[in-house]
Amino acid sequence: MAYQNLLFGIDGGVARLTLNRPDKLNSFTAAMHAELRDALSLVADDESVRVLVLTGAGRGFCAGQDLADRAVAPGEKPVDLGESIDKHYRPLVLGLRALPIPVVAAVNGVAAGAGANIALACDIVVAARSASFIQAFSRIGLVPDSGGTYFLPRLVGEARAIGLAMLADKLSAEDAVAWGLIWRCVDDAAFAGEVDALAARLAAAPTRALAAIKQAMRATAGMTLAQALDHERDLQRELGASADYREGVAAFVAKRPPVFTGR
Ligand code: T3D
Repeated sequence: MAYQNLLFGIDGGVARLTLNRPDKLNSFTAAMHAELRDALSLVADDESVRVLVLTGAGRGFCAGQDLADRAVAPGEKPVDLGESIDKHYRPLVLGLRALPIPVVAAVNGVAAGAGANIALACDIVVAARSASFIQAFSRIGLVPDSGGTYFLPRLVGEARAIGLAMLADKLSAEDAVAWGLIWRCVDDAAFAGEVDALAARLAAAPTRALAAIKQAMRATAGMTLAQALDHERDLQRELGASADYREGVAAFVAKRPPVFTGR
């Protein structure tokens, strides 16, 4: 599939997916969603890919749904937003979460509405210092979607989640780090290099362990301690039979750096 709204490439175990409608701050259209589904299925099917980086072209990361596609003339029937969410946003969030590799959101600029929450659906969120996060939904009479009502209270607590959602104020990247919303922020001049270094580091890591970390950290939310201990045991048993575990131990004993293959 030729992409009109994305840039997509795979190099050195790193898949890089760039939302590419910079004039409209990379807001989502149905066409962009279709391309995203295609690109995510390519990533999921390619065993050479060991990390996915999601970013935006130009000065924004993503401004959420393209609102020009939602304007209705008087007397015209509005779009069924539930249908749009089921068709586009739900599969995107669940698809990112289900990938058995780390997904990095490289938030290069403003992330608003569903754009902010798609970033939060990723495993590691790194932002340029000038970037910001806006739960823009209430400005247009909506509730946070794309997982916003799930991610926000878990990441920053209920008080801040409700304030962010009701007031829809801009949260700076620095405050997002201080609040525990994202992993870290980086000076704008260093951003591209830091993202590349992070991606390369993750691509050289023991991929199966990272996939298990991603799965386990979220699975325990609904578990008792005893259940979490059982779950950890099962994962450890599986990983203990992996080539990367063998390599990690051998490298430690030999006092050399490990070479992980992701198997
Ligand atoms: O509908 C469904 O399917 C349900 C799902 C909904 C999910 C959602 O995401 S709802 C929330 C939608 N997003 C928003 O409400 C955010 C709208 N955008 C903004 O509030 C502002 O653009 C920003 C705060 C993000 C950035 O402001 P600023 O001043 O830096 O940039 P700007 O001048 O507003 O935007 C630059 C251009 O991008 C401008 O186009 P123009 O006038 O130069 O041709 C602007 O219209 C366009 N743009 C920005 N956001 C959107 C957009 N165009 C369409 N849709 C957008 N969301």
